[in-house]
Amino acid sequence: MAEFGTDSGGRLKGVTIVKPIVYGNIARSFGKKREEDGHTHQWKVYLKPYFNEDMSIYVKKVHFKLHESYANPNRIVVKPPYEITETGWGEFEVVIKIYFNDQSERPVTCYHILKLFQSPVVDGELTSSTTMDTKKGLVSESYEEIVFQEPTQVMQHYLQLSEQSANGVSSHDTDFEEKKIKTLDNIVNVKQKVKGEIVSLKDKLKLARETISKFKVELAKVQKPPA
Ligand code: SLL
Repeated sequence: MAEFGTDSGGRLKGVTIVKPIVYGNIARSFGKKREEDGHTHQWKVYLKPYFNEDMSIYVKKVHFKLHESYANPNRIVVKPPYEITETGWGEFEVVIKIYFNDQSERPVTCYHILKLFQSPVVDGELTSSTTMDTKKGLVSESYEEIVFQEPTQVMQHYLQLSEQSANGVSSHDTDFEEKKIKTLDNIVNVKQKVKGEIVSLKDKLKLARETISKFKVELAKVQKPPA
């Protein structure tokens, strides 16, 4: 019992609760530059639960911090859907800060690069993924897990209530299951590659060492004082 009791701060010892989330943006091009302001895209940046649950049970508010070029870059959303729709011309980093209903739980911050343009596929890209959806346009999103380490009793209560409200996995624009498999594959491949490179470098090193000792022998012969 002692192990799972609460400490003086009312925190549940040995308890960890994980909440999977998805954050990112969708974007659609106007197909031209807008006369009045030079804007080229409409976009929406969002935070949502991975499982279809009511996040507002444990989330107090979500603070989206946009680029300073926006008139009021600090946007606060107090209830779902946690999202901001805007128009613009450029990509930038959006800071998404999640505040919890239990004030003693520290806010969690996520960083998302707002994508408007499809960039070439980068080999080994593991975090966010960009896809083109015929209906939605460009989608760039990431999977993350909020880990509540030894939450307070109040927080645990909220987190459980939220879980009870859950109703399977929501449909996401990104197939995270497929991505997981691909990511694992990628790690295995890269590991193999690194192994191979280590072997080849070791061989080269061995050869270099051998060459050095041969030269040393030759040098000693040449430098030997005449008898
Ligand atoms: C860039 N570093 O140069 C980035 C900044 C800023 C994008 C991009 C402003 C919209 C507005 C807008 O789209 N800012 O006028 O409100 O690419």
